[in-house]
Amino acid sequence: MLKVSLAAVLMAIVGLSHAYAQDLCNDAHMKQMDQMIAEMTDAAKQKEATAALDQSKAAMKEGNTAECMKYMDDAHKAMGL
Ligand SMILES: [Cu+2]
Repeated sequence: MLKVSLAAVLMAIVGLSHAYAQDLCNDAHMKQMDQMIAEMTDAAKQKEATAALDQSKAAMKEGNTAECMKYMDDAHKAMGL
């Protein structure tokens, strides 16, 4: 159990670092983003982050990493990151 939560914390740190930008357009990080957005308390910002993440996911499906990162960045900003 402790191992699992430690791994989650490490993933969050890696996931939020822009130095690892190219590693953010994947299902694991999208799942993490969904979770983090679900925990947001500002409804307006949450809506903004969700919309940006949806576009990011769509770009990821098309294999467009540049677009994916652009919208991911928007989502991060809406999340206050
Ligand atoms: Cu992200």
